[in-house]
Order: sequence, then structure tokens, then C-alpha cells
Amino acid sequence: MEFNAEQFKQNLSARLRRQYGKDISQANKHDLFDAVSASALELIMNNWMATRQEYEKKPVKQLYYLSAEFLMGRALSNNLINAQIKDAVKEVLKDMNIDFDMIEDEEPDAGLGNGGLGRLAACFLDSLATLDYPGHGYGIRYEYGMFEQRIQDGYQVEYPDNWLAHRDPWEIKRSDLAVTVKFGGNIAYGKTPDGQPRFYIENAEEVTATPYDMPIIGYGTNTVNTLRLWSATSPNGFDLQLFNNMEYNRAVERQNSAENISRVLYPNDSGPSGKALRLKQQYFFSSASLQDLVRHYVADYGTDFSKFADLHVIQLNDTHPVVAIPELMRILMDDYNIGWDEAWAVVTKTFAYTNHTILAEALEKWPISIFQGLLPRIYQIVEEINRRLLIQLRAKYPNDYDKHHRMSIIHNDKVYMAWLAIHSCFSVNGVAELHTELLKTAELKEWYDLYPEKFNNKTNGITQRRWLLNANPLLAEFITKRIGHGWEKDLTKLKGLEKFVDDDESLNELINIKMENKQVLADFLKHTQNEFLDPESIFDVQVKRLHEYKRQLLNILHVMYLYNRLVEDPDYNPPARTFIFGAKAASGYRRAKTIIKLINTVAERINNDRRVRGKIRVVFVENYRVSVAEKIFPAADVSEQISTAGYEASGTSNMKFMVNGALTLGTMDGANIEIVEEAGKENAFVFGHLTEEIKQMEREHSYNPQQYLDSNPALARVVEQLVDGTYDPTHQIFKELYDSLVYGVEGQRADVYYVLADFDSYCKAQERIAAEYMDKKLWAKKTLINIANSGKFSSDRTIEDYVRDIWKIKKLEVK
Ligand code: 26Q
Repeated sequence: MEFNAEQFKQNLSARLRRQYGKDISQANKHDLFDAVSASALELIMNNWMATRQEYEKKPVKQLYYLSAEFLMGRALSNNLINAQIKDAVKEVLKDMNIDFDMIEDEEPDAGLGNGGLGRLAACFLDSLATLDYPGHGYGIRYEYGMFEQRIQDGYQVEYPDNWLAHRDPWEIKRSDLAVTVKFGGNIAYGKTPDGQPRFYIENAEEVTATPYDMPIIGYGTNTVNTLRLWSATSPNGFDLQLFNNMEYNRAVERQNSAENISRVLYPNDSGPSGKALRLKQQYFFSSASLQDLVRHYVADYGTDFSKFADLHVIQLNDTHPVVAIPELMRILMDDYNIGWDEAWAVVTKTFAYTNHTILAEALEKWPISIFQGLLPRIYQIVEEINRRLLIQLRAKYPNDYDKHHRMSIIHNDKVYMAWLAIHSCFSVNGVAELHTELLKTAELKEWYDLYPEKFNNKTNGITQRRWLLNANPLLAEFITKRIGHGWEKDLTKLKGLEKFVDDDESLNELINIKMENKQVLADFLKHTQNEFLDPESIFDVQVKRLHEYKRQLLNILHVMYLYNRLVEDPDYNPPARTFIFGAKAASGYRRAKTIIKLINTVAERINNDRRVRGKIRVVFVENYRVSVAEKIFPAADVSEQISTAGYEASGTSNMKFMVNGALTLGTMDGANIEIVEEAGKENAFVFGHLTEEIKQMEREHSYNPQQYLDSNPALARVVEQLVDGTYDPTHQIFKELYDSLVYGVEGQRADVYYVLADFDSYCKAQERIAAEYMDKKLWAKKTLINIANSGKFSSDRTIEDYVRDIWKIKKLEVK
């Protein structure tokens, strides 16, 4: 992209004048952030329009990634880097005495996602644009994203994330493309003006869906794709009559009901919420997106839909947008008078489904009463899809009535969204090799038996543009200095770093870079939460959503154990360690919140105990989010990936740590297995029971946590310390955690996630870490080998896999 410094300057001034009535000297940091972003967008606009025109010009197949979540984070720095104008912009600003870093920090995160699944969607968009693929995102423009977490008295407290408080300079409202989405009402059957019989809905609640477009800028290419997010309003405005009668609340009822649909992201990242509003969100953006696609198609090709599947492929990010399947059936049949068989042929060639969860009980199912009440016509279509599925099942498995029942899309008064997806889609994929195997052999075995050809694996990846080039400029420079450019678009090039494993100068530089990044994180945490971190200590990091299966509890129990040891054994002198946690708990997940309280309680105790000063510290990073993650990964020495084997579908933070040179401390779970395979077992710290061993204990009901307590006094002691007053004088706060480990509560057996079973193995792995970290050079070597072998985990590779096996789209370069 050509960059004219003078013009950019003028543009910036003009923006400040027009938007804020200020000149540069009067502008505050926010004004500057807004004006710089808007000026950058203007530069990008040519390419954005050219990309759209290119896609319109030729009829090319395009990919639409439907996702309830896009965890984009900040845009400014990333967009400038991808457009390759960051240095130039920085230069201009410096000329004007403006510090870029300060401006950058004014941008709120676009936190429109919970965690892994939402961030994966964001990484995919970056890779699609960078690789010149016509692929776009469709989602919801939540007015409030992932809640802001504050820690008060050690507890998580949630606050609304008002990310749109100021305008978002990156979005463009497209009122001209608004569509209507209908809820409730009743099904009517009648004739169109031209005499065609057809179903329609009457007395429905009508909601206007207005799209806001965000540019997705490819790195070092002209391609700029689009993320289209829908916002809900009422077409009827407020009720003036009621208002004039001073019934102010009733006057805005309809408006509020519509706007509530895109009000806020649901902050639970597992398990069905069972809330009608959540289903409304799902149908809202699925319907709007499909209406958008079909309208565009009809404008070009008319109502012959035989080419639809040649021009569209729709990837469903988990079951959240699966209601798009019956919605496309409805649009084709009710709006365009297409027959069932023809519509079904289009649908089954268009949709593909990605599963992100292993546990069948976590799969989404909607009570019929909610589903049918909200979407009567859609429910009717699902019933018909299911009727035909059952005919198929009876023919294939005669007399196996239990199987028919289990596989029925509708049973036990619920609609099974995953069943609808698997039956209707031409592709079903898991997100890591182990995960896909478990789907095929266990959780979805019956479906795999029925449709083996649909199942495939697509191991997750992350974009090196955001997570290395942008987040860790020092390491990026180190790499480029040795292997040149090219890794930014082909991460396997990092393999070239391996020839520096015995180069002392490289190893020393690597050590220094890590140290500098640790200092940056330390400064940040000093500034934001007045924490003191020693960059000389090992930064041992676990950042991810808080879940029992992710076992933050195992981590903190080990910290408690280490603390006991340090206090009691003066001869024990391991290297200093800082245990860093960052995690949000779903607001209604009580036990997860208690684990956060435990981490903070242990931190408070240890950090204030003089006896262990300089040896061990515990830090809970408040409000962990993308922009903070960008500071944490570059500073990490140890990457905690300690889920119970068989429970983490993939994990993606494990990959972000790896490219930033942290060593994995992990179980053989999710993508950890593939990471260890690439890096070599000797360059990671693997521990814990294997999936097969866990499954066997599960099958045979042979797990006895008490046995581990009996045989390991140090473990028994830390477990007792949860309730003996050591950390909590009331003995009450952590009793629930204690009971869940030792006795089992609420009908669950004791220690569901095998924390006690893996404790000893985890401690030993931690000891290996302590021993190996003392040898700085050896550690640096392992770091370098990890970085050099992280190429597989680029989302560019993942996208190429999807393109080859599922999407079959072609690169289209924009001139
Ligand atoms: C469903 C229904 C109602 C309300 C919320 C939800 C909901 C929302 C988010 C269910 C699940 C999620 C998110 C799941 C998720 O992030 N899964 C993670 O996906 C990553 C990307 O594939 C994997 O790396 C992780 O292993 C997986 O846990």
C-alpha cells in the first residue's frame, strides 16, 4: 500500500476538525485514536472496495463463517501491521509529537467472544484475507461484549463491557442492507398474489437486523474481506400514544424487546443455557445472514437455486448457528416456492459443521416449548427433516428402536442441534486429532457409523501476525534477522531457526528478549494492579477460561504444596517462581468462582509471607482479555496446559505460548499431543494419566481418590488446608471444593476431573522444570526448538486444510 505522510497528516487534522471541532493541540488521546483509525480506514477503503468488486465481477465460490462469537481484540495496531503501514504511521505521529503506544491503549477490545471458539474465528478471518481467499464472517454486534472482571475481596465481580461507549471507527453501518427477522406468531397457509400456495407467519414479532461491516485486512496483500455483524432494533420505534399518556416504560417495551437480542454476549462457554433469548440471538443472526446471501444471489441469478451451492459454502462454528439450516429451507420453500427435495439438495451441499466440545452432555439442546414457541415454522421444518431421518434410520437399523430414539433430532422433549447439524451437513470436523478420534469412536460414534465420509479433522491454529509479529516485535525481529522475511505468511519457515540451537549469541539474545518481555509485563502489572513481579523468576502461566476440566485447581494446589515445602525446608532452594493466572468464570458457575477466590486467597497469603519472599509469588491478572494476552504470551516461560486427558478439544493458547518460546507443561490432551510431537517430548514437560487410562477408570468405576490421599501425605495436607483454617479462618469458603475432591457433591462422584490422580505426576514435572531452568542455556535451546517447530500451528495451515477438504474455494488476488 502506498503511503503519503503529508496526506495522512492532513487527513488526520481534517478528521479532528470535522468529528470533534478540535485541532491537534486540543485533541485528547481518545480523539487521536479515533482520528488515526479513521484515517487509516480511509487508506484501506480502496482495497476494501476493490476486493468487493473483484468478488462481484466473477462468480466465485465464497466461504461464510457463521459464528455467535468473534473475539477480535483491538484493531488499530493489527490493521496497520497487516496493511504494512505501521512504521510509516508511527513516524508521522512522532513528527507531530504523538506517542503511538499511548493512542493504541485508548482502543477498547472488541470482546465479542468467550474464549477459544471466538478467538479461533478471529484468527481464521485473518488467515483467509492474508491467503487471498474470499471468506467472510457473519455474527452479532453485541452492544456489550464479554463482561469486565474485577476482583473484589478475592472474588470475581462482573461489570458490563461498554465497548461502544465511543463510536467504533472501524465499523460501517449499512442501513441499506437491513432485513427483517420474525419471531413467534402463528403459521398461516395461503396463496400468493400469483396464486401459489405457501406458508407464512402472521402476528409475529418483527425485528430489524442492521449490518455493521468491519474490514478484515490481509497481511501484505490487497485483499480486504468483511466481517458483517448484525444489530437488532424495532421497526416500529417507540409508541408515541403510550408516551403521551405518560406510560413511559410501556412506550419503549417493543423497542427494548428487539434491542435486547443483540444487547449482550452470553458469558458461559459451555453447556446449554436454556434461555429463550439465547435462541433468539442464534436465529436472529442466522436468519439475517441467510437472507443477505439469498437476496444477493437472487439479484444475480434469479430464483434458479441450482448454482447456490457452487457459490456458497457456510461453515457453522459449533451448534450456535445450526438453526441456519432449517432457515435456508424456509427461505427457499416459503419465499421462493422451491420444493422440499430441491431445497434439501441445496442445503446439504452448502453447510459444514465444526464441533468444539467433546462431552455429549454439553451439546446444545432446546426444549421444544421454547423452540416451537419462538420459531413455529422452523420447528415444523425440523420435524419434517427428522421424519425423513427416522425413515432412513428404520430402513438401515430395523428394530433397533433405542437407536432411533437416541439419534432422533427431536426426543425427550428437546431439539438436538448437533444431530440436526450432523445429519444436514456434508462435513463434520473436530479441532485436533485426538478430539476427532474421540468424536468418531465415542461421543458421536453412532453418527460416525451412519456417515463416516462426513467426519474429518482440522487441527486448530493461530495467526502469527497478531500473536508473534504484532505481540512480540523483539522476537519477530530476532527471527527475521536470522531467516529473513517470509515466515509472516509461511510459519513453517521457522524451521530454519534450528540451525542456531548451538549458536551462543542467538541463545543469549533469546534469553534477553524473554527478559525484556517479562519486564514489560511486570511494568504493566505494576501499573494496572500494583503487583511486583521479578523478571528473574520463572514466569509460569495459566491463562484461559476457568473450568474444572482445565484444572486451575491442580495448579494452585501445587502452589500450596510448594509454599509448604519452602517454609519448612530451608535447604530446598529451587529457582524463584511467579505463578501467573488469568481467567474469567461464567457468571453462574459457582465452583469456578470459588477457585478464583482460592487463587487470590493463596496469592494474598504467599505474597505477604516474608519467609518465601523472592522465592515464590502468585499473581491473578484481573480481566484477562485479548489485549492483555498479547502482553502475557511473549513474557511466559512455562505454558500450563493441564486439562484432564480427553477433555480439552484442542486448546489454542498452547499454540500462542509455543510460538512465543514458552515450554509446555501439559497432559496428553487436545492439541498438546501434536505440539509435543512437533517439538519433541524432551522439549516439553508431559505428565498425567492418558485418555485411555482415564476412560478405563471411568468404564470400570475404579477411580479411588482416597488412595492418592493416603499414599501422599503432602497432597493430603494441602487438601486439608482448604478447610483447616490455614487460608480461611471461617473454614467454610473452600469446603465445597474440599468436598468435591474428597467426597463428591450434588450426586457427583469425588474428584470428577482426576486432580488428585495427577497431582504427584504434576509435581514431578514441576521439579523437572525447576531443575532445567537453572541451566539457562539449555532452557534457551529448548525455547528455540519449540519456536522453530511451531509452524504447523499457524491458522494459515488450518485454513488451507479447510479449503482443500471442505470449502473448495479458490484464491482471488485483488489488483
Ligand atoms: C452455548 C449455548 C448457550 C450459551 C453459550 C453456549 C456456548 C458458548 C461458547 C458454548 C460454548 C462456547 C465456547 C466453547 C469453546 O470456546 N470451546 C473451545 O474451542 C476452542 C477452539 O476450537 C478449543 O481450542 C477449546 O479446546 C474448546 O474448549
